[in-house]
Amino acid sequence: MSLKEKLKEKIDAHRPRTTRLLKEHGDKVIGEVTIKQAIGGMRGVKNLVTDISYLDPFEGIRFRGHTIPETLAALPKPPGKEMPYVEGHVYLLMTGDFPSEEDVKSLVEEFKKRREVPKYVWDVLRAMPEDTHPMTMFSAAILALQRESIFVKEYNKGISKFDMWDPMFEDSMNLLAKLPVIAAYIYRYKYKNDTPIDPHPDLDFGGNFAYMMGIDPPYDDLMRLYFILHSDHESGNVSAHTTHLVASALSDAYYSLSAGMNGLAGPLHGLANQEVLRWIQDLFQQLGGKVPTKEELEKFCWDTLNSGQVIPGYGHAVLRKTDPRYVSQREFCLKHLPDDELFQTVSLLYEVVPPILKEHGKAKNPWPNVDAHSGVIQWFYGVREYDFYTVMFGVGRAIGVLANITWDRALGYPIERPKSVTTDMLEEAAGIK
Ligand code: HAX
Repeated sequence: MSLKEKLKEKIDAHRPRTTRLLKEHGDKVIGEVTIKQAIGGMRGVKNLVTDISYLDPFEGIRFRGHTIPETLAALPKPPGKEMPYVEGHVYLLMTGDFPSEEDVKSLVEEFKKRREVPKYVWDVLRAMPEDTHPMTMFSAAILALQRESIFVKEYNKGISKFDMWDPMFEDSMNLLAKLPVIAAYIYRYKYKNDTPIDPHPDLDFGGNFAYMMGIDPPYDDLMRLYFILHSDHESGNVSAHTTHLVASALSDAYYSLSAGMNGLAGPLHGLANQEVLRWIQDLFQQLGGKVPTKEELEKFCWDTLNSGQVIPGYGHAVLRKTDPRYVSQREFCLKHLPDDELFQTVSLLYEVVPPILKEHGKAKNPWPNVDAHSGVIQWFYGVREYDFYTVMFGVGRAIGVLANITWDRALGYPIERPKSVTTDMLEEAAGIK
């Protein structure tokens, strides 16, 4: 019997034990955590501390205590633009304070100084097979940059625990400045016949990203909004938690962020934005390119559920209402692309999916999350290569998680090491062994 066959046998034998524990004893308390929480992905276990953002199940995300509309209203904007400087949001998440115009301007200049990407990173990307997923390229580029780590150099010299936040911050800022350049390079290299566009000397984070993608305004404003909305979602989501976990071993920002991005690349997390578009495109294809009616959409949703798949872009582990990040993107669409067919389909899905998920009776939250909306706007502005969408999510997410690990070092958070138990122990605790 091969190892794989042996393993399968073991798994098949073990599964009913887990199912029984969950079904019959899921609420049994073990220490301060239930069996359901221990087996079921630690839902609701309060064991992480962060001040960068907080997610209320009904109100949605607050960045440093501020809702999305409050944040967008209070951050300084580039002259004549609709959306704030991303750099200002970096300042807010790092410090907890809104920046002045002057603070933002100096940060914009600082990012420009830090954004040059060493040539060996492009060589790494170019050595990869053509069909490599852009998230793999993005993560590999971040990891390749690890040799630049200032934290490692300082650590090797011998640095006090209390000073470690400083090189962590330096690495985080260097990374943040380079990420839009790396992301746009991957896009132009992979999908636009290898025609990367150099950064523009006069443009800010969001404006420069749009410029390097080769897309005209108001795409720059969309991307300012997009990066801010995707920046942080407190600490328990996979990308934030992974980044924090890896950093807790005193791994530097490059190792930590690359690991976090690998988590973001999962279809239940950040990759859901690509899945939404793929799913809608499948539907359009089935209907010969025609915009679906409500009845056709309903049938398509049920077909998806009945085949054992999830409806991408709906549901959430914490949220119990429509994601305010969905609402902000919807408002952008209502202003800039109200007549777009894809947007109208996404709007129709908003009517159709929640009652179906309620009737289906499994998902605790039948409402849309951020990923239900982001793809449709990218598609409208010409970014139709939907496997690239999660890379843009990653650029945004880096803002929050890098602020978080800088603070981890600042507050001297220890290495993370929760305790595991065995299935035998759970059965004993449940009184069935
Ligand atoms: N469609 C169908 N079934 C769903 C569902 C959906 N959209 N959302 C949840 N469910 C199901 C779960 O699969 C689970 O089924 P089982 O009991 O058979 O395992 C059940 O409902 C209970 O799940 P839950 O407690 O409501 O949700 P979880 O906390 O376990 O999972 C997820 C949260 C976001 C992963 C889930 O809602 C999902 O898979 N959604 C679709 C994928 C998606 O949109 N992901 C992006 C989420 C936002 C994000 O992180 N972005 O990065």
